[in-house]
Amino acid sequence: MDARQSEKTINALETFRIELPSWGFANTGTRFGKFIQPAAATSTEEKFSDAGQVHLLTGVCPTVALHVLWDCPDGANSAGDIKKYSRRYGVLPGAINPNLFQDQEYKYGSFGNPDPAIRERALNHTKDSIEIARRLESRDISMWFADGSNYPGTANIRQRKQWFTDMLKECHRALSPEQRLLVEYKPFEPAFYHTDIADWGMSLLLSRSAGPQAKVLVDTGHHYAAQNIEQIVAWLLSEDMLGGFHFNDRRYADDDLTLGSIDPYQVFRIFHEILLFEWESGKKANIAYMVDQSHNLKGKIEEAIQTVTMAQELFCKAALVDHGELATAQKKCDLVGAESLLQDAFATDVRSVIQEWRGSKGLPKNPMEAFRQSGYLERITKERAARNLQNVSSYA
Ligand code: RM4
Ligand code: MN
Ligand code: MN
Repeated sequence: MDARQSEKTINALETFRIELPSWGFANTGTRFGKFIQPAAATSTEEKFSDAGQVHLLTGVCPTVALHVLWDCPDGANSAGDIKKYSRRYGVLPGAINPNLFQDQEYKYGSFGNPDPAIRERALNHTKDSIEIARRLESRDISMWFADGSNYPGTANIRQRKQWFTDMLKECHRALSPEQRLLVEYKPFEPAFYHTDIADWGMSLLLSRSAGPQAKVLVDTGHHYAAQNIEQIVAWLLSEDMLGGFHFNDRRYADDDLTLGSIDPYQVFRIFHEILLFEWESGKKANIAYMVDQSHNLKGKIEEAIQTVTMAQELFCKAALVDHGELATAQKKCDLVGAESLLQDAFATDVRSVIQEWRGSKGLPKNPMEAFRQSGYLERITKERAARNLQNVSSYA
């Protein structure tokens, strides 16, 4: 790597931050069962402790996303405890995720439920979540809906669209000026005939009508297999409607596999579209990079470190694309030349520069190694093993 490339890599490292999900540290599973990890976090405090450990070793995960039902058992009154954990473990609360899918009431939907009392309950829960975010000084309220139907003819799709439109507007009215409402889409699961917010277009329309502080959230696992996600990203950027990401990888569906484990080039291409937009527009895209993964086989903290370092590497590689040269190649229709600029950047090994950067920040050069030597895992395994055996925190 030459001096210019190292400089670009260092500049990319200075700006790149990624948020970890609290639910990634708790015991989770599949529809078929859970394999309990003795070291998994059993409380909100332990999730902060684990997230704090990842931030301590990588330096790039200063925030942790919270799920209201799982992390804020006393609603807005949990804010005091959360602030305490945040101070104690050195990570700030990040996006607040209302939970509109787990309670029995939501069997037939939340914002799309035919029963007005349940819609009201879902709205109140969202308003409470906005209040929690306000108290925690969290900017983003992240909305994911399990709403949909399983059989043709069983739901009035247009009526439900109207309910979503009206209710998201109402949520938007509850926001403080600095807050944002992120609207996530997903084409399938848990509903398998129709999902109320199935794709980015639906999310875009709903966000637009909700108000200027509502933006689209792209979860990389929430697409059909052949979909061109970076094109969606480019379109949302050009519409000023991209709010953030839930990063994960997938082979088949919403697999929530480790970022970059299946298709690292796709993540690279997504970052490339963002950095190209920033170069052309001369402004920083206002995007929340978040991870939405939970692993029941890999060690949770190791997996988080693996994800974060992979994201960092792919972001740096994307930062190596020479945008000026790319523009020239595109103008001349030099297809091989243009494509090679991306391929060469992707093939560049950025790891040694990342290690140097870590060293310059007083961070361990190899965070995974440092974690394995820290004794943290042995300590929490001892502390939590008994609790984990009887007390399985739920997710799936
Ligand atoms: C969904 C979606 C949401 C996440 C839930 C648990 O598939 O990705 O973001 O909160 O899972
Ligand atoms: Mn998600
Ligand atoms: Mn998902």
